[in-house]
Amino acid sequence: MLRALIWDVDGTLAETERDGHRVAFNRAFETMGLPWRWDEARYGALLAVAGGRERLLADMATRADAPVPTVEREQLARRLHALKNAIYAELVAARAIAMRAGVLELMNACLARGVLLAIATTTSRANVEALLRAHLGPRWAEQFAAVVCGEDVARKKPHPEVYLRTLLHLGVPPLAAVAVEDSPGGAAAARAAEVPVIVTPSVYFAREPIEGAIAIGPGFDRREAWRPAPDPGAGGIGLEDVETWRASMALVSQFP
Ligand code: XBP
Ligand code: MG
Repeated sequence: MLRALIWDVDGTLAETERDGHRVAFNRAFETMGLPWRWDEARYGALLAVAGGRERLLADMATRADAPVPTVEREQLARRLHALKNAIYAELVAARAIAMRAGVLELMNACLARGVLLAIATTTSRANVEALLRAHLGPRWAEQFAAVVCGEDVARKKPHPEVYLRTLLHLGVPPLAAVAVEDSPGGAAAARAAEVPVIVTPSVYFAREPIEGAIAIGPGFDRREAWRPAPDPGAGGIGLEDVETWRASMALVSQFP
């Protein structure tokens, strides 16, 4: 029986990367008087690096105008990252970023049926807090049995640590849980922890190969274009569909 649904945050709950983090990084560059700007394509390429601070360092490594001494570079990355997160929190507090369609409905179905909810993310805790407070209210944390974030792990996704810690908090074996992810790296992290994973690719990963999911589809608000196809019916993807996919464990990839 399904005991827990474990959610990734960025790209899975909302399109936070393109419309949130990227925008906030650019405002942070501007505020600090830096000429750097990340357009959608550049940011998409940088998403191969998990973690905002790590992403900044990866970008600086390609720039002639970034500080050369490692200590200075790391200081700058830390300052930019803190500023970016403050700007991001303001953006999401203003509800500038919508939750992906069908996410809240599936979460509510879990709560109604006693299936535990958890968060397993590479993003900073403050970002999770800001997004979920904006959409679920100030008591959002009471709905989640475990919330494991970037600060809680030594190695970020695609390393499985965040999932292993989440399972430990939940006290649930991997095969009694299902993860929800939007990216190849996130799906790989769940799989490496032996947690079956459903993938709803976000805009940046719509064309990326994703392997080994138990189901891949465009979003939880619809039943069309999912693989494996859910039973015919009306409305979005429900807990019964998740349970059917988990029980059958057919592994699909992004492209047939
Ligand atoms: C996504 C990430 C994060 C965010 C930025 O994590 O890799 O780094 O891009 O957040 P996930 P920070 O999809 O696992 O939620 O700047 O706080 O790292
Ligand atoms: Mg993600």
